[in-house]
Amino acid sequence: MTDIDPGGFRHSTCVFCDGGCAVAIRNDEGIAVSPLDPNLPAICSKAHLWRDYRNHPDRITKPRKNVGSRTNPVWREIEWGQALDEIAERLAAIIEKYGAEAFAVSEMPLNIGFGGITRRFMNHLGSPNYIAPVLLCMGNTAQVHRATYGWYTAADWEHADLIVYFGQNRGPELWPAEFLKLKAALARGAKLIEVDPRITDTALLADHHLRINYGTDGALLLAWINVIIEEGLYDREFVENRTIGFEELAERARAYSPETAASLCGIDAETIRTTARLYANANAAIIPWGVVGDMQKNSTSVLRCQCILRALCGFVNKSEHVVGPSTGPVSNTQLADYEALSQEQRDKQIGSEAYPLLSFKGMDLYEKPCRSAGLDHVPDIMGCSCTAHPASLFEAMRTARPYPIKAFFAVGNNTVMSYANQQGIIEALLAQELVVVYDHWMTPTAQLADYVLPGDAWMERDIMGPTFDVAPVATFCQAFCEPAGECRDWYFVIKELADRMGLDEAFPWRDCYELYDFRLAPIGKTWAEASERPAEPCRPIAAGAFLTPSGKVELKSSVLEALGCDPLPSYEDPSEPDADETEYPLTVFAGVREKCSYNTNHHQIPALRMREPEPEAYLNPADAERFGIDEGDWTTVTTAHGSVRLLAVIDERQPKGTLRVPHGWWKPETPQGLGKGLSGACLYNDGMLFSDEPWNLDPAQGLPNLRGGIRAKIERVR
Ligand SMILES: Nc1nc2c(c(=O)[nH]1)N[C@H]1C(S)=C(S)[C@@H](COP(=O)(O)OP(=O)(O)OC[C@H]3O[C@@H](n4cnc5c(=O)[nH]c(N)nc54)[C@H](O)[C@@H]3O)O[C@H]1N2
Ligand SMILES: Nc1nc2c(c(=O)[nH]1)N[C@H]1C(S)=C(S)[C@@H](COP(=O)(O)OP(=O)(O)OC[C@H]3O[C@@H](n4cnc5c(=O)[nH]c(N)nc54)[C@H](O)[C@@H]3O)O[C@H]1N2
Ligand code: SF4
Ligand SMILES: [Mo]
Repeated sequence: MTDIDPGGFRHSTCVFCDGGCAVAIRNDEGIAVSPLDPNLPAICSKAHLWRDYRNHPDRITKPRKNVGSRTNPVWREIEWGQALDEIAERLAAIIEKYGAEAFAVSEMPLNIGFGGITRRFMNHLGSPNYIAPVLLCMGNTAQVHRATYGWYTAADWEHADLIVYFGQNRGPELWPAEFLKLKAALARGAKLIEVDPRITDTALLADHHLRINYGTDGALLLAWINVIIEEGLYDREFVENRTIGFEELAERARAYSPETAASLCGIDAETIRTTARLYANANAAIIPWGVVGDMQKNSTSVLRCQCILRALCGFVNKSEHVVGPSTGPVSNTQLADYEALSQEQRDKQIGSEAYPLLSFKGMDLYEKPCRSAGLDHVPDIMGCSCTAHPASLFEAMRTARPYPIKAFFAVGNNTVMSYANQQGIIEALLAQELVVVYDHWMTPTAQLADYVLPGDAWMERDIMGPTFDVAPVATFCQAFCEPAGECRDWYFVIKELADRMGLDEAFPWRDCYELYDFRLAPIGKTWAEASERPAEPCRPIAAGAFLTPSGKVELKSSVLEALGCDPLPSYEDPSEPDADETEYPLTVFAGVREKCSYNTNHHQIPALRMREPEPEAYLNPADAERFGIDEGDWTTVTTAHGSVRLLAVIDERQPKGTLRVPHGWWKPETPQGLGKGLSGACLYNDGMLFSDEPWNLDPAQGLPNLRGGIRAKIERVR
């Protein structure tokens, strides 16, 4: 732990969710406060309750080994040395028998505070089979931004005069920092368009609330492009000088008149025209990132359309800035050392034939533009580039096709619950010869493991960030306290395994502080010096330039084209094929995040759980009457894929004919083990309801649709 002055502040970044809020504690006080202003709700209750989390009696504070079976686990606490010896030996034996590609990882770098380190370990061992749940989130958006602009764009909230939200609902418990920016913008007179089928608290603040049909955002966006082009509202100078593919785009958009879109989206054509004009005529419009676009059947097209709109109307590098990459400290991508993985092993990456955009094949297409800008190749943008395809990887784990995957690590990720087709992921884990989980709790995933390793938590570690290289800044977080029990940081685990597996030369840093000093050497600093302040700006390379193959904003994407995907956005009906609408009269979506938990975490914290004790389905009063359901009834929600049990909430804000199911529910206090339903994961989690077969995946990136079109029924439990 870094020493600080008595009475001074320790500063950190909360990662209880991906809001990334700045937090600080005064040395002698036990609270986390917002350094912005302690009176503002700029951090949520989860962060305020960090001590309840840190000291929770259920927290795993010593390594555990399963001495029973996968289905009937018996847990024994063991020493770190024994755990690491055995894991290294078993992993080496699997690699020896099946090849390094038989080793796969699902990791959330943000949760563990280290980016690039696991990939470095895998690259040196020879495995390309890494997946990350952030692919279902902003990581998906990042790949599409990169295809269009060459890098990520960030919205300029301070000057925005029009905000376009797709399903974002912000509040004191849901990304409070962005909520404050939204409120400040609205107070300044900025307008808000909210595209959301539900009436949400944020939608109530909007000037235009477009109650779109679930999963049809692509059609609306194409119609906006249609109107903007047909009415000549686009920025001709920017389009002519800074983009490619306008003619082809115009041709494609012609098919999506406002009338056509109206019939798909359920928004009248005149409103589509009015809002398109509002966007095009704004001075500084922004479309901030929101997860709705990442989880649709037409995900890549939805995100492409958003990117295209920013460029068509001249907002790129005006109110939406291309932010990187940057020079400065050694980046996470550099640390990953992708060069160490041979072409032969890259070619084995699972799913890269069917879904190449996310794979090495996709990322290699940016090498030339990076090098011509004087940069090294930057293969990764947000911790999830150059990845295997999740659904295909789980299938390979189950079936050993195209080849066996036999060792699996879940690192700061509750894998069982954080993709589609939970049933298939459980089977995939059962078919493994080695499963290692690095977490805080006996999660449903940990319950299926051979070894569970106790991770430290953000308030217990000194961290050099960010864990994604997306923006030109280095951040420094100071531990508030020592790790609980024998909890250790992830670099410790990787270093110990690397040493045991003959990779000591690739990991010369004895601990995370030596690693940080190595990363900081290019800017002539050490951890001790740099960590005095929370952040250090880095030098963006070619800021504002477009590191695409053409050097321009690609309205028609040469990257997608080279990979055999549609280079232009399109709209495909997200409905489930051959759905029996009599059997399944409703459409279901997963979302509306819980205020008091984050994805699958925090259900164990009493002060949070008492506010959200049960998983809830929301349905319209008309549907409740139709299906004989009363408020507070326990119900079964069933799709063709599976079913979950939820408490009914009758909610007139939920559109008729639709149903909300929550993400991330399990009950840590209930019995463990597969036979007992993995502490409620098999009873409540949204992943039970959604297929990961190709019909339910986005055609370009292969990520699952969790947000629209899937049919369901709801029945009262009698
Ligand atoms: N079915 C379905 N899947 C989804 C989504 C969905 O809506 N439905 N949402 C997607 C989205 S938007 C996102 S962002 C991702 C989120 O994916 P993740 O961030 O991976 O979220 P979880 O799957 O809840 O896993 C988090 C796990 O990390 C552990 N953890 C938290 N902090 C630490 C730490 O400091 N150290 C260690 N070792 N472990 C820690 C928690 O205990 C928890 O078990 O999931 C995606 N997956
Ligand atoms: N307290 C708390 N805060 C969180 C999280 C948490 O778990 N808890 N999770 C964090 C994470 S990882 C993320 S990704 C964000 C997610 O935060 P948001 O982006 O706000 O996502 P949701 O809360 O799932 O919002 C879903 C909204 O989108 C609408 N929606 C659903 N499908 C569609 C569709 O097809 N089109 C449109 N236009 N709208 C649709 C729903 O009606 C709902 O109102 O929140 C973050 N903040
Ligand atoms: S919103 Fe809350 S949980 Fe998320 S980062 Fe901010 S303070 Fe932490
Ligand atoms: Mo997310």
